[in-house]
Amino acid sequence: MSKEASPLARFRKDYNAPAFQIETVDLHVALDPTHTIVTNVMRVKRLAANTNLELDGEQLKLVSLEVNGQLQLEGADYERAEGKLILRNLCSDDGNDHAEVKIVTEVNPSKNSALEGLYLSGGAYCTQCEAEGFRRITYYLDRPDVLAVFTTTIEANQAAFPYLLSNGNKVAEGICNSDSAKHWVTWHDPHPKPCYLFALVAGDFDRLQDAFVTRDQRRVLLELFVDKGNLDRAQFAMESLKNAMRWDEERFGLVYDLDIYMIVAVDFFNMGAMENKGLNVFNAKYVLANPETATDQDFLNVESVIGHEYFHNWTGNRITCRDWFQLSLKEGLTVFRDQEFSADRGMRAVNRIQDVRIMRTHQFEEDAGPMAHPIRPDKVVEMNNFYTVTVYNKGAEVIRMLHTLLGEEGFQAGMREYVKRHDGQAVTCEDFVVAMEAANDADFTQFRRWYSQAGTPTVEIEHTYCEQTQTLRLMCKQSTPATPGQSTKLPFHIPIRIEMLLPDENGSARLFTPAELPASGVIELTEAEQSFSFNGLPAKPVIGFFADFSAPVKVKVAQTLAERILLTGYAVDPFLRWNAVQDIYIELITRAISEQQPVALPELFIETLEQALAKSQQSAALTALLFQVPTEEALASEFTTVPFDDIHRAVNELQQALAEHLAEPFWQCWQVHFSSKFVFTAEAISSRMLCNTVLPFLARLTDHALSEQINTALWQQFNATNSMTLVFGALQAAVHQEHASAAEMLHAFAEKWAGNALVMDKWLAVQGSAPLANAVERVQALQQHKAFEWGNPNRVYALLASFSHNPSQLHRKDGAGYLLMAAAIERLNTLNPQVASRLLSSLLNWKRLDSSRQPLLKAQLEKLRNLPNLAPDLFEKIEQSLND
Ligand code: B3K
Ligand code: ZN
Repeated sequence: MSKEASPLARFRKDYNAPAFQIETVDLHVALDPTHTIVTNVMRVKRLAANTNLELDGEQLKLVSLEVNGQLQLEGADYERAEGKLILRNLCSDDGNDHAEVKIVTEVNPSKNSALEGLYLSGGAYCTQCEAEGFRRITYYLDRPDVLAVFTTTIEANQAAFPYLLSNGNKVAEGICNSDSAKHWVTWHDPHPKPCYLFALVAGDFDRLQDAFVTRDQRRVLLELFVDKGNLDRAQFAMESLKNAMRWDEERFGLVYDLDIYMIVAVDFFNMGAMENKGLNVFNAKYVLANPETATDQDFLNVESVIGHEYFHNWTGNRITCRDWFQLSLKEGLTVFRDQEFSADRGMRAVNRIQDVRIMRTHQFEEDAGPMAHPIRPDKVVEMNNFYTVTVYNKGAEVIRMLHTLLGEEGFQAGMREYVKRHDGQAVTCEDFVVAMEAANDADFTQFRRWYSQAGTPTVEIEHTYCEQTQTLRLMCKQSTPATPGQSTKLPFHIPIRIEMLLPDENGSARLFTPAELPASGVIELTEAEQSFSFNGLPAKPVIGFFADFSAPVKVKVAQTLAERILLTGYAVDPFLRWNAVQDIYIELITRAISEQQPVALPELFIETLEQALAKSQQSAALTALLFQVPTEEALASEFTTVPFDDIHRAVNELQQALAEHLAEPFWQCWQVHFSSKFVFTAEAISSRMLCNTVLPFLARLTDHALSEQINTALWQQFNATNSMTLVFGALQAAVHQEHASAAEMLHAFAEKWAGNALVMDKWLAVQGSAPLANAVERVQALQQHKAFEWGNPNRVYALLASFSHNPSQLHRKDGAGYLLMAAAIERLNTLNPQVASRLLSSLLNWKRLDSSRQPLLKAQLEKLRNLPNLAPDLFEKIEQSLND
């Protein structure tokens, strides 16, 4: 792309309030696959004197423009510039600051492969407007701080599109006068909203109906629309919606505000789902689930995404963002809320550990790369690039720290204050923090740095114990590496939740809380270096730091193996117990790499793991998590120059050693926990999780006394067809461990599920993520398979995003992995830039590669940079990466 054509960056500091308000919008949309006509009548109010009305618009064909009933002429009354329609002299002559603007445009939904704006998904029309897609439907002030009341009329052929849906309540419908085969429906949404929350859907669906009675006794109609024939997979989503509605009333005191709540599941969708007011549009993957087709994790994801979009009704829709730099205002908070919802549903500890794994695997990596940004970014070229693990997941961790510092009561008081002050407004992250402060008489001046500084802090802790004085001293140091555009960092306000354990003679330990440690266990690190003293400790304690992962930081603390093992057994907080084992794994792996020695498992550690397996019935899920060794991606963040081959070797050796040392107990565990009877309880989910965790270890034991039995078990699990969790677990174990049964299982699975694209995505993903030497060739070949489709994001993510998180093969020494990804990105650059951009993320950190890989990856990035028509999404990331 030439310099002149480079897309422009926008800066948070340049925010200006809108010069016009749009009070009402009346949309009339006459749907047609290639010539959809959108008539947009806006009542606008001028807020600042002598200003033009500059409307945003992209890929629109302007048919006509009228102001107060007068036809407008290009050149004389309005102009068109890059992405803008500029109306001059609006409300200038008559002293009246109101005007009615009527714009007719034409769009082509069937050509819209970017899936932004109005597009066709399968046979249905649907829209995606966040962040800036509404400008692809009509000319508008496409910014979140312009809130208008929408009335929408949709017109289409009645037989092909019996359902015509939009936001709010249905207020009228009829048959078109001009063509009796067509019908129309009008929707009115009484809540003023930004246009990114607008939605329109038209199609022929199966519909599941239900109702929810709010705590103030209002009856809300619930409707879920799915592709014909899919009703048998919709019930769980409906139950999840009702659970979410109840939970938000009980835990947050927030009640739904319309008479109807609709969810439509579509097959073509760039992300998970979208919280449009009263009409959520969902990727079918987060709606459709039954035990035969969906894994337990799929079910839990449905529950969490249904909850997430529902919770946005207050945190996002009723109170929205002033500008897109504030995205974490709604996303961080809503992720926190959906995490708490899932946790309250029953598996809190398991959920928390999984959330931490996401942070360590993906967010720490983003924070260490060229696209590192604060949770509230300062500079954006393409907004769609900022729907990131940083804005979402680190954003949620920041909200969680506020919760940790204030406690549930204080936090909820802050939430009530936030809603009281800002309901119906478009506000900033700052407004949220101010509300939290006001309700609690707190001072978060320093805490605000979490919003402005990027990068993952490291906290180093040393402790000394004096037997004579029975005193413990903790020395804490924090530091945060430079990130692009931020060379120096100020200290963060870091809550450290601590547990102190006093070991006794028989090897066990008890919790001890010295007087200086608050009952919450939280100490607050605010300086670059700070010490804390505790008295009255009868012996040297073993300390668990950052219980419940109380801050999104890396921790460096020297602990012996024995101390870590004690934490594994006796820490009260399940995260600490799990984390101690993770620390042991990391140490074993990094030591094996630095000493260039095979991974060696200490006897004491094997014993501990053996004991954990023996007690697996207490909590099968937590037992399972102990055996999930850190991902190769998470391990990468331990190194400045990432030794991909060494990491891969060491992880493999560690897994092999675990398999060999623990073969018997693994086998016992599988036998105890395997059941071909399907029930969906926390206990049964946990058992299946444990089966799927031990099975890959067992599948490694090809030359072992148990091999025969293991082979039978693999097939037995693969044939447990009433649970996709078990079937997929067996398939993954066989494929990833190159078990003799792999090819046959892959074949059988594909035969059975050829007609179900969402299930076939699993088949693609298990191959894309296989850490095997032929992964590149396999992924290449699968691009020709009939289950794969470039135009559908789910298919692309299943195969290629899986591959992009398969570090040993992505970073193959000959550069074949880079070539494969770059070719895919090039293809998607014009087809669907958002999807292309997501795939690019794991290719940006070339600086952390060794000297033989660096030029191979850079060459691919440079090749992409020179593409004609390079999408802004890709331009931004590639520039940032190459200029880093
Ligand atoms: N708000 C949407 C994400 C929109 C992404 C735009 N590229 C889903 C969510 O976070 O709930
Ligand atoms: Zn969201």
